[in-house]
Amino acid sequence: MSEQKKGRFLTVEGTEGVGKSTNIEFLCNLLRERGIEVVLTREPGGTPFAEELRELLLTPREEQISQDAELLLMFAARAQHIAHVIRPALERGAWVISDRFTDATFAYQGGGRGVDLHEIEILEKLVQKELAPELTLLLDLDVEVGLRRASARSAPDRFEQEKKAFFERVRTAYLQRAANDPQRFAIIDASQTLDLVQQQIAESVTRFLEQPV
Ligand code: Z5A
Repeated sequence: MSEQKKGRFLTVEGTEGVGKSTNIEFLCNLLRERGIEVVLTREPGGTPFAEELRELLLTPREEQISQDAELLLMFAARAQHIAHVIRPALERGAWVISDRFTDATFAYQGGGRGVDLHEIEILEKLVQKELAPELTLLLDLDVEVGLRRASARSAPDRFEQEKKAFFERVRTAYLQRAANDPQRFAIIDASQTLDLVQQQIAESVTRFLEQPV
């Protein structure tokens, strides 16, 4: 019987301006150099429909968006993303690298907005079934430094308009999740120079590749 090819699912997370976009390309190239087929994607988004939901979620507007509406739209986009991008790629043996996934919901909607974590867990189970990332690189950085980096780059979206205290709660929630699941998470010190950040990423990925599947 021929051996079943197995795709792997990796995610990159962190608060604003930690350098996810900057470093995710580096990560993809690292894997492609090893002959791995990589699908680079992001959340919210990743398919045309989910990208439309992203636009709805990120555009600043006068109308207050309820916490439940925001939470459900995040999972609606995720359901579409999983069905049309993530599962098909994993099934053909490709590696999927997602710029944010459900840890972001626990951090932003849970930590930041104060949504009950149990409600998020229920939606996680409903939408993902058994699907979960195997390695999550958490780029960790002082919130103020990240916000400075992000604001130098573009006008603030609906989330970036939040106050510093919101992002402090988001960062704490991420670090808590990493502490609860040290096998899956690698915490990357994103305050260092780009070279040193990428060195940490390379080390984490090498360790991951050396683990038995
Ligand atoms: N969200 C949510 O609430 N719930 C969910 O479930 C999900 C998402 C999935 C969109 O995410 C928003 O959706 C997000 C959370 C929410 N909140 N916001 N806003 P996003 O990932 O698209 O947006 P983002 O977090 O704002 O990402 P970003 O602004 O693109 O940041 P980044 O990718 O981490 O940073 P970057 O663009 O790579 O770097 C920022 C700048 O810093 C740039 O000029 C770099 O050149 C510079 N940089 C990067 N690394 C370094 C180092 N090491 N030294 C110095 N300068 C550096």
